[in-house]
This record gives sequence, C-alpha cells and structure tokens, in this order.
Amino acid sequence: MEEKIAELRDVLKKADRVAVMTGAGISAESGVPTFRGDEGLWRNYRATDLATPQAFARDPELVWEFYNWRRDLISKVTYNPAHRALVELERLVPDFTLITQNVDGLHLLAGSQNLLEIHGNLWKVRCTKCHGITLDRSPDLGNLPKCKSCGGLLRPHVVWFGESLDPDILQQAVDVSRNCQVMLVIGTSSVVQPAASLAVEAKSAGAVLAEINLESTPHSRLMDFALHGKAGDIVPRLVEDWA
Ligand code: BV8
Ligand code: ZN
Repeated sequence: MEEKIAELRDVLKKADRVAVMTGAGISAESGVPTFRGDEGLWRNYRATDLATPQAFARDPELVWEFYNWRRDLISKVTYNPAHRALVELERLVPDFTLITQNVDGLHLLAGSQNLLEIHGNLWKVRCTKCHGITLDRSPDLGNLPKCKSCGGLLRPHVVWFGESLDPDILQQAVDVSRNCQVMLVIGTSSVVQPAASLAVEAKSAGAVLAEINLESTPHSRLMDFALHGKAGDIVPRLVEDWA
C-alpha cells in the first residue's frame, strides 16, 4: 500500500487540475453514520425510504424527525484528518475542485473553498411555498418548521431520491470531471446516480482515477489506483512531504 500511496502522491504533485468526489465514507470517522451498512438505519428506516418527496408528502413530521435527528448528531461531530487533508491538497494543487455527495457540511467546516455540494446541505432549509433558502445551524428545528417570511412549510435543502440535482451545479461537476487530470473518489459506494457517473466522465476524458474506500465498489475496475482502507489513514499520507 505504501508504494501505491507514494506513486499516487507523485501523480498528484505533477497534476495541475485535480477533482475529488467524496461520499459518506469520508465522514464515517467523524461519527456520521453512512447509508449502507446497518448504521445507515434510523428506527429501522433506511435513508432511502425517508429521503424522498413522497415520504415528505405522506408524513412530513416523520421526515423532519429524521432530519432533526441527523442535524443534532452532526452538530456534535467535527471534521476529521481526511477532510483536513483535502483542504491541504486544495492549497497544493493549482486547479482543485471538491465535489461532495455529503450534506453534512463537514468539508465547509474543515475549510474547503472550491466545493460543489451536489446533493445540497443539511444546514440549509428551503420554503416549500416561497422557495426562500436560509442557512440555519440550530440542531433541532422542531416539528414542521415554518418559513419566517411567508409561513410556508420548510424542507431540508437537500436533493431527495427521485429529485433532480440543481442543473447548474451538476453541469459544473460534469465540466470539472471532464477537465481534470486526476480524480480521487473517496468514501463512496458509487451506487447513487448521477453522482457515480462523474468518475466515468473523468475516466473517458483520460484522467487518472484513484479510489480510496474501505471496500471495493462497482467502480473499482475503472480505477488506476484502488487503495482500500480508512480515508483518515490514507488521504493525509497523500499530502505529506510534498516539498
Ligand atoms: C435522480 C441527500 C431522477 C439526501 C442523497 C436504479 C438504478 C439507477 C438509479 C436509480 C435507480 N432507481 C432510482 C435511481 C435514481 C436514484 C439512485 O441513484 N438510487 C440509487 C439508490 C440506486 N438517484 C436519484 O434519485 C437522484 N435523482 O436520479 O433524479 C430524475 C432524473 C431526471 C429528471 C428528474 C428526476 C438523486 C440522488 C440524490 C439522493 N440524495 N443525499 C440526504 O442525505 O438526506 S444520496 C445520499 O446517499 C448521499 O448523499 C450519498 O450520495 C448516497 C450514499 O452514498 P455514499 O455517499 O456512497 O454512502 P454509502 O454509505 O453508500 O457508502 C459509503 C462508502 O464509504 C462505502 O463504500 C464504505 O465502504 C465506505 N467507507 C465507510 N467508512 C469508510 C469508508 N471509506 C473510507 N474510509 C472510511 N472510514
Ligand atoms: Zn416562505
């Protein structure tokens, strides 16, 4: 593994344009439950059952209980060495973009600047009536929170299953994936679309691909580097002694 990490570090040092795609696995060591695995459960519900417009229409209180539970949990954790290492990598690489599927806001907290939150952000709420978006870091927004300006029901400003991603943000992510020379794919099961297809875009544009993940994924075969282990162990070693 060590020589693979050194080899990938050298590739990164030579690159001008680097893209990174992260998923729930990069926040796992911060204590944020991932989606697969049995920690992805809440009261025996799967996130995929609750993170949908249908679930919100059917039982908005239950969905808000789920999101308040996540807000409360994530308000108690912080970024980990893998998040910090990506902030360092952003400083070291001329043209760096971080694309994240995570809605936990930990990349922002860690200091990442050029960040595309393609599935939204748990700390933002959107009014279902006037569509106003506000950032609100209070852990628990209470039952059926209402918009301060129009009284409409608020929802989490995240992309639910069955909802389209913001077209502008997605286009930016596609452009970055097509232009990068290296893409790191960190802590994602590479199952959710269209996020997972960004690595394919990068590959077909000739980028070097590296997967950093606990286990292999459907995209492992695409990878030039498949580094299996904890993000908190591997990612910091990629930015060590660049001098
Ligand atoms: C859309 C915000 C339609 C919400 C999220 C059948 C086939 C293909 C696609 C579909 C299908 N049926 C439905 C679809 C479409 C669907 C989809 O992809 N479903 C999946 C389940 C098959 N996609 C959508 O619905 C998307 N929208 O397609 O719109 C459309 C199209 C046109 C026009 C109109 C409409 C919207 C998808 C976005 C959903 N929102 N999040 C919220 O979070 O509350 S997705 C959510 O789950 C996350 O954001 C993330 O993207 C995803 C979880 O994936 P991961 O991040 O990869 O996490 P996971 O737990 O799976 O994996 C963690 C990995 O880390 C593991 O591999 C593990 O080994 C590793 N790991 C763990 N610990 C560590 C580690 N690695 C390193 N270190 C560690 N310490
Ligand atoms: Zn409103």
